[in-house]
Amino acid sequence: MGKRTVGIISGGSGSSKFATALDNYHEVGKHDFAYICNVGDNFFFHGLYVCPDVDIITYALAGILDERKSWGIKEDTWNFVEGLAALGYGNWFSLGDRDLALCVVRTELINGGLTLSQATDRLRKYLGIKNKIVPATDDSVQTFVDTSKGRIHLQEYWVKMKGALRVSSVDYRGIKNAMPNREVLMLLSKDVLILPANPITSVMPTVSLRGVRKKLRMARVTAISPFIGKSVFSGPAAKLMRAMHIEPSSYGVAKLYSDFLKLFIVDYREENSEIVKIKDFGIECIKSNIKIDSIADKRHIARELMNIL
Ligand code: FO1
Repeated sequence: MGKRTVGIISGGSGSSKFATALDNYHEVGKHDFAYICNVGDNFFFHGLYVCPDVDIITYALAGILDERKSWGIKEDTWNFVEGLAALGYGNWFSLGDRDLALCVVRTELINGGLTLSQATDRLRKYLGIKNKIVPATDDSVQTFVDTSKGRIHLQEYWVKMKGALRVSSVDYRGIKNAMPNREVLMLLSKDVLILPANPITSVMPTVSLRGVRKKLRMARVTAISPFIGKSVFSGPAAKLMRAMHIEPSSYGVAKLYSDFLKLFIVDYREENSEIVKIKDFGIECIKSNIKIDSIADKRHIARELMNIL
């Protein structure tokens, strides 16, 4: 039997540990993985195209992610941002020096005529990564949030303002005219895995692209919850879900994905009453240990996912 390619919809920080778990501990020869990455949090920083979720997955798969912060490159240095600060320039976004180098190369490749996905593929190969990393779209989709201080980009809301503002709604600017990459639609034909990620800022910008939902409804879609009870793995998921009138819990995520999700993996600490409510959507729901703190946890979840896929 030939190898099957699993299309993996991923965000950034919350997804990275699962990406390395799969990459390091899958059964060799059985599956290929292709990571479909969120582009909604991409933005320009001092003229450089920064793609945080694409980069977090890239660094995780290259084994160079700073796992403590869950973004950036481990043991990076900070001369660039310190230099900006010395010149009186805003340094609210801590782009490390080696991280900066990757953003410079990507920006130059794109200015030279490559699409974002071609540039990402080039960078993946430079870093010796075997599995594909596919930005969800090459078109511009940017997540903006309506806050008590007006409409601002997600990075500004989350990093500059530290997520402190009240949010009333979320807008994926450009989504109506954006096309998913052709490879994305192909990767969503059979086995699809959605890694734990902020459903509002990391998953929905991909799911809302033209034709994606329809593909997902026909595919075997498994998702891992980004929640354990009421607490989320990382980022502003709970606050943004509340702003969108979605309950910030595994149940709320299942409801949001209910038209295409077939199997939901939630944490073993989740209340049985939550599982019952999720199953009421017609979604199969199983418990596992989804809090990854050690290599043993990574091995365990990789084995579990291999059995399912
Ligand atoms: N997150 C922060 O909270 N503070 C930072 O200074 C920061 C810098 C940064 C640099 C490069 C990169 O790829 C990611 C970075 N992140 C930072 C993480 C990132 O902004 C968020 O985790 C996601 O975009 C949220 O979706």
